[in-house]
Amino acid sequence: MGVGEGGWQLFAEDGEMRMYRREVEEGGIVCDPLKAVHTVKGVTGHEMCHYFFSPEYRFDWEATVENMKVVEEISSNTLIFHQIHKRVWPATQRDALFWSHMRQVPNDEDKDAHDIWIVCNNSTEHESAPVGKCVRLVMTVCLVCQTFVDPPTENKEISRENLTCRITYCSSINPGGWAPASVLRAVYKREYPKFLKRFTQYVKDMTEKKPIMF
Ligand code: 6CM
Repeated sequence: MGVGEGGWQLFAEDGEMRMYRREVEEGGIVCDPLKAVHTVKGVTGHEMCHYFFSPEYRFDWEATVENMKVVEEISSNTLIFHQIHKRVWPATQRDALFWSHMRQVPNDEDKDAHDIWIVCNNSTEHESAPVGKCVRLVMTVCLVCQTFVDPPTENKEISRENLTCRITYCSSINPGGWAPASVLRAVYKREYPKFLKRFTQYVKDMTEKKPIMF
């Protein structure tokens, strides 16, 4: 759904970053879908997705996580994660169990542009991580990244100055049980912009001196 239709409200804006949400409640529980767009110079979509997907970097940029474990490696690009999120007063602590899949998808709309890279995180079940003391949240998150390359000047190789990455981040989280609407919305309003700014800066810093990963 484009953000120009269907009740999307712009709730955060910073430079190239725009964040929209729709106010949706299911049985009195806030499940507001979120959509964010951002443009970042100097990185590729593959690099963005690599750092978002790989467990070894998770604690470097993810401020809502207290504990994280890979409960199953299905393949090199599909993992099952169990995460315990930091408790938000006055609600019970939440955890999440989800498969995470990263892949390159063809760009049918623009054959001359680079392929699109995506990571999709989607709630699932697993015998080694049953519901325990935490309330289990249910979510679908998708990070979609497209790389644009400005042609370098004659006889010059493509450098990071020639790269632009267009990011779309969509998320839909059901907190899984009672959570005060005003607190939840305040947490999202604070945490989503913080996440996207921190994560994209992290990828810029990590890749700055590395060869480009297309
Ligand atoms: O997409 C993001 N992170 C991924 C890797 O961790 C993954 C995780 C998504 C779950 C995010 C849940 C955050 C909310 C936890 C607190 C719930 C409190 C409920 C009670 C409040 C009264 O896809 C970045 C996620 C950024 C989230 C702000």
